[in-house]
Amino acid sequence: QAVSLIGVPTDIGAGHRGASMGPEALRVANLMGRLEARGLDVIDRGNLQGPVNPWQPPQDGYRHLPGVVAWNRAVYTAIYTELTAGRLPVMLGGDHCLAIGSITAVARHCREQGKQLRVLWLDAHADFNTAQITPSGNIHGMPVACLCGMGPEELTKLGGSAPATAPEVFRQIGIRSVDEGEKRLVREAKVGIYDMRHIDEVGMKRAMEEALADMDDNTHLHVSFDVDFLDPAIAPGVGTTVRGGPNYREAQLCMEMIADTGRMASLDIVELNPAFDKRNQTARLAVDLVESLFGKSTLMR
Ligand code: DIR
Ligand code: MN
Ligand code: MN
Ligand code: MN
Repeated sequence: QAVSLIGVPTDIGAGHRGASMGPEALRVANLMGRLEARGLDVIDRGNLQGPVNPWQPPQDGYRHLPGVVAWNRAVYTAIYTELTAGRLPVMLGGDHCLAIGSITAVARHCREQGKQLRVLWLDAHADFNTAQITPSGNIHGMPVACLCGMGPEELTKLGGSAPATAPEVFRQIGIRSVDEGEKRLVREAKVGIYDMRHIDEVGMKRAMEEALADMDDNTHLHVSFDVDFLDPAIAPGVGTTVRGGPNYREAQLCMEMIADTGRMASLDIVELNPAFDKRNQTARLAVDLVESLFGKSTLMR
């Protein structure tokens, strides 16, 4: 398996500074070495470039829309190039607005290859806000809505036409913070949400069986891993912690069950914020979990 790491050092869509340091923190935690040790052919493509974060208040419901568009254009092209070359792209964010570019590229690749797309969205948040309902204007709270065609044209039509994809392809795991207007929107759109209440009731095993059901050889599985998915007790290095997330064992099981499908074909690792971390522990945890995503297990390899 050929894997390409693509750093996207920006916090342009976030409400806190520091996710721009995420790619380097993952490199320092030896992401590349750990994947190579799994027998993968890994290339680090280095970092994409884009505008600096101007750190301005929202305009018409969006903070930094032009900058978010510029970064996402670069992401879209880079991810599409890797997929076309038959490589598995791992986007090292950067904040979660960048999933608009990566998943728009993945959706195009799936259309061209006649593949069925499934997106696992591991997050504390539903990221389904729009300019009308956002409490913050931060576009990292809007990528799922944008991918479903709800958002500014510059982002919804990144791949040429909108929508890039549809609510039915998403399975959101670990959700525990949904904003007031966002609640109605995710219900109406029928996004598949496996929230923490559901995980508490049926356990991570059953929740993941449900989220991974109905996939086959023709499924392209994209994993969008917002590090704030994890409980803040184990993962303090994110800008927006929400208590009550998956613990270490639950997170490992989640990743192992994804690996067992053998279908993961692209990955985002986003919202890691070294400014909130201590001794890079959250980056090291993310790397541990990504090893499991790529099939590391206790008794096999
Ligand atoms: C909040 C925070 N829902 C917002 N969102 C995210 O501002 O839209 N934090 N994604 O990571
Ligand atoms: Mn492919
Ligand atoms: Mn997110
Ligand atoms: Mn989040």
